[in-house]
Amino acid sequence: MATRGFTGHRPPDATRERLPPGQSLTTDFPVLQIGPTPRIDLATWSFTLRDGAKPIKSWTWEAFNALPRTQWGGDIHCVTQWSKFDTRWEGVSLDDLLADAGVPAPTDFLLAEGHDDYTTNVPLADLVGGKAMVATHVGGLPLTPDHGGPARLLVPHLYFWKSAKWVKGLRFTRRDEGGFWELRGYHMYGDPWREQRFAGD
Ligand SMILES: Nc1nc2c(c(=O)[nH]1)N[C@H]1C(S)=C(S)[C@@H](COP(=O)(O)O)O[C@H]1N2
Ligand SMILES: [Mo]
Repeated sequence: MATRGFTGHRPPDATRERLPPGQSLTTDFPVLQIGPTPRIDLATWSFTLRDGAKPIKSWTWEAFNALPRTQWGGDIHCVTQWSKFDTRWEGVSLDDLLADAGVPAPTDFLLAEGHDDYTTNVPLADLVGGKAMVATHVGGLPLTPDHGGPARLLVPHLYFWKSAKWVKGLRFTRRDEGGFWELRGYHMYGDPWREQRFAGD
């Protein structure tokens, strides 16, 4: 009996099950950002946790790298419809960062801030419980500047625009405040499995 080969663009079942609705698989790693890649000097790098305008704690590159390390492997999904399977990341979990800050979370909402003035909002519940990290490595190598090096947020269960590159801090906000893309029509939460691309999805 003849077996029909895969024809056309219909991916095999195992791939389709791992692809959220409307996504296609890519094997490369596209670069997406609102402006030029900032150059960041590790000697002056810092990561600051704030409650509104008020700093809670800052870490230098050295202090940040002394925190416990976390690894995560899995799939990432960009709102521009590419997904990439089996990515491997390493960094510091938000659980470990918040524990090191030593204060209870003052609110349930945060805005991540990049060195390019990019911002994006993520609820506290989506950053803790092992769900997110400040990543320094992907695929076993330090993050290149184009992919957010030296450190970026990684929130892999949400669309990738939530994973702020060149992250310089996280700020607790009183209410869920939209960031750069959320204020321009993108979804406030961005769950790829519910296809929450735009406000109202
Ligand atoms: N600081 C910053 N972070 C950012 C962006 C940006 O413009 N600035 N773009 C976001 C978007 S829309 C996507 S899809 C991912 C892309 O990450 P990559 O370039 O590593 O694939 O970064 C996100 N994080
Ligand atoms: Mo994106």
